[in-house]
Amino acid sequence: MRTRVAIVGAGPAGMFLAHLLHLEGIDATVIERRDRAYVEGRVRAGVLEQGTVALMHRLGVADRLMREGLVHGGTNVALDGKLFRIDMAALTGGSTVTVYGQQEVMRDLFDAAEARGLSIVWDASDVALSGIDGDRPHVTWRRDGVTQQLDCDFVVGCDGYHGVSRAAIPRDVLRVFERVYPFGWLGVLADVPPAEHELIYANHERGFALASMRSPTRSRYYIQCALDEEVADWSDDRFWDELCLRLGPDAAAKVTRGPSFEKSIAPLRSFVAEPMRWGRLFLAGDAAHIVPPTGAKGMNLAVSDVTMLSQALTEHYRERSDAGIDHYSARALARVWKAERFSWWFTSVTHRFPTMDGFDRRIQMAELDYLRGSLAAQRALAENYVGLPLEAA
Ligand code: RFL
Ligand code: PHB
Repeated sequence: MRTRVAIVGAGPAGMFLAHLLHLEGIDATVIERRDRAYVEGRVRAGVLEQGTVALMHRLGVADRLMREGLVHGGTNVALDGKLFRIDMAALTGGSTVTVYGQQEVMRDLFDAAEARGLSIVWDASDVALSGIDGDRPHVTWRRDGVTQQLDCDFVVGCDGYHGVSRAAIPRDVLRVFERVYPFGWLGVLADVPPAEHELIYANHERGFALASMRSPTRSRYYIQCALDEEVADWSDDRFWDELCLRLGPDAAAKVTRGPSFEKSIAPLRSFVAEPMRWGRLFLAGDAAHIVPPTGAKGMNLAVSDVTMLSQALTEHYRERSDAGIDHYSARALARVWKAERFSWWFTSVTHRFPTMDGFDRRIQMAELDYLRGSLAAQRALAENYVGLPLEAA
């Protein structure tokens, strides 16, 4: 089998790239370890930057997003129970974010892929990359006990943090930068109306809490928890009690309790691998970088990576120029590091760190109090939250 671009992984990075290349008439095949139901079933991101929404429109996959997506012009921050709102739209000249779950995004991308006849191999095990340092790269995998080989011009590793692609870059070339946070997020989904029509990011002395949503009838809530905690120790009642304490009395009064149907703990990590290209291999999305979810940037970064990469590949095939390909890693990393900085900062000012003393706590409170009172500080948050442009102005 032969294709121009072999894409490893059918998450957001892989599927947005497959659609972008299809739009440009560039032949590609996606190779995914799991099945569609698994990828679509993972409860993850919820907030789309304006650039991600624009790309869904450009790709012709935005019908349901337009009907069901919740457009937010602002977000709320709570400090020890007292809420203030940041008017992101007013501070950024009209930019907004849209709440639309990653599960819905994946469903739309997979439905359109089927309709357009995009090539996706599901249930591929033992995926391996070869020849990426030469002219004839190929990807092999096993399916139904048979080994298959796909020859290609380029391989794109969109296989997430635990994938195989990053490891194909030699150890003496790859540099890794990392911060592991000493806590996780316990997340809950419940079919109850959201507390507030926009999100609430809460800093409380007992720890961080986040009130988010999936629809007017479905809420998504998170609370910071210790890494050694078990989901089984968190009954729904215990979760609702802790959430309400941390959101404070005003927001708590608007929380509707109900049975949860999803409950899981995710660790928090900042991670960047450099470079994002080696030979004929490119990395995109979580395969190259992880952000703590506080800034809602993970999926949006996957989208900006593959937008840049599709431009570079289009240039390669249309104009026979490799300038874009050669610049991809530096161009993508410039945006990635700004999102890393923002996600790290927003995590640092909203979470309780086990090593925090009275001084640290007061600095944190002063920083959020400054945010409450300063439109300049709010604008800095707003322009990062709605999404920085692909290139610095
Ligand atoms: P993914 O989604 O991990 O997809 C990788 C795909 O590759 C497949 N794979 C392989 N395929 C073939 N061979 C192999 N050896 C393979 N190994 C793996 C996997 O099965 C999978 O299908 O990476 P991608 O595409 O880069 O997308 C990244 C996003 O999924 C991720 O950044 C976001 O979910 C992060 N995230 C959020 N992002 C946002 O933009 N906004 C948010 O509000 C937001 N909230 C979140 C989040 C992530 C969270 N968790 C659980 C980590 C909230 C949470 C709680
Ligand atoms: C979510 O709704 O899952 C969500 C929203 C905002 C974040 C992280 C996750 O910062």
